[in-house]
Amino acid sequence: MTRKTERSVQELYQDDPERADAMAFGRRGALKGAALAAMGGAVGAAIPLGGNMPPGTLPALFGRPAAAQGAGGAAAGPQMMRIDGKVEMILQGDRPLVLEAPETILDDAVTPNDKIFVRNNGQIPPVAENADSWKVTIDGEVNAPLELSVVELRSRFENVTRELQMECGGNGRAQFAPQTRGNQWGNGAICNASWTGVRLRDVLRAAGVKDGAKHTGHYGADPHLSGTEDRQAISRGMPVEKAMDEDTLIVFAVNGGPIPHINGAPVRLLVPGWPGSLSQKWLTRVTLLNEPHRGQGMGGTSYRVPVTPIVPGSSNDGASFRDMTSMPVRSILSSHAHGTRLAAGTRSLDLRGAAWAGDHTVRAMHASVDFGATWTEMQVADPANRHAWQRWQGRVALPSDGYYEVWYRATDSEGRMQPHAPANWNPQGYGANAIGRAAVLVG
Ligand SMILES: Nc1nc2c(c(=O)[nH]1)N[C@H]1C(S)=C(S)[C@@H](COP(=O)(O)O)O[C@H]1N2
Ligand SMILES: [Mo]
Repeated sequence: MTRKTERSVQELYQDDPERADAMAFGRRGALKGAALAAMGGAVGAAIPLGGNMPPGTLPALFGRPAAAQGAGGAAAGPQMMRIDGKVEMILQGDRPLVLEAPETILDDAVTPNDKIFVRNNGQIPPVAENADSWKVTIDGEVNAPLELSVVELRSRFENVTRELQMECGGNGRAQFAPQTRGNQWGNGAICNASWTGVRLRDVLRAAGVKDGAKHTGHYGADPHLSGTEDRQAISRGMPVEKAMDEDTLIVFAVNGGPIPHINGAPVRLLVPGWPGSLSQKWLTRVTLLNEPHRGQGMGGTSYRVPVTPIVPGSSNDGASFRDMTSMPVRSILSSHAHGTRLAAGTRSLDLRGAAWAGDHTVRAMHASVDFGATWTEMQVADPANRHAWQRWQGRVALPSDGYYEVWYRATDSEGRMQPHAPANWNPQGYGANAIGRAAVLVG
């Protein structure tokens, strides 16, 4: 290879994939002969179906080293961390503490407590001494403000239990090029636990929502990172219509027991299908407003995406952006980790995972092991209830030993598919939902 390619194959590919292909592998179009062998050498195996790789496609093992590889330097996998009450997860940040679930630990239909991801924006508040007397205030544009203890919430309103997705608005952010600021999430800022609580709408109706009330504002007990008392760690809000959705809950239990402290005990909001930041943890107050809330994490480029696509990498104040609402269609592969090595002679793979699409459902799921030339339809189960994710499974055939990539792609009920590359680049990296790619080495 030339000196220029030593700079970083990844950088080259980001700047100009076609040119990078031509420089690195002397090709335009599909990989052939020596070029394919060169690329295969770099991933440590032959790429039997590499001739199908579209120009500009970098083997997934280059772009995203597998955790399993573990060796130091550029090939090192993500940094892992284990905290009390959680399995080992990907450490996205330690101040504030942010932990991502690797896709393979999300193999349960209902996500257990120790596999629920962690996204903090501020400090972790102290554990409540008496959880039952923790109070939630409902005020603002209501006829009769309420202050309800957890015991009152539980006893005054109908208790409901639902399987609900909770997904960070920035899930998938690592896909964006140029890179955007924020946690470089893979696809693991998602959980689908069984939450128990009361409908926010029942509580709001008890307070009497005034006609002019159009938005909510949410507050939690976690101090701002700086410790400054008048600053919120995060304080977001949503249109009243979403607050009135039957699946928008104030929850006090998960998977039949108390909520883990790190996930917002004793009470939090659970606003399924929309950015997780709306699901205020350690909930203290919901206020009703005539106008959009102006809290921390509102306005500008926060949880907002361009209405008309902007030039990737350009700066923008977000004035003409819109607030993110329903999250886009996405899928995970939970049966095989990226970088999995399989015994020589393995000729089929039984795949499984989950898929979801914000307020919508998943209509179809496909997998490809020939770089997207052909797709095999997977079976998709119905959701346990509205706003629950859907499990999928199916089998793909492998013609020989070598380097393969499992590409997996969901299609939502509106006919929208996960794209080949993330669309609608935005400064804070929301909504990246490109087709999943997991490298598999046979033999
Ligand atoms: N009080 C409070 N609520 C919060 C946050 C926070 O930092 N503080 N983070 C939000 C974000 S950005 C997400 S994605 C979810 C994550 O919830 P989890 O940590 O239980 O996974 O909580 C939301 N609610
Ligand atoms: Mo988030």
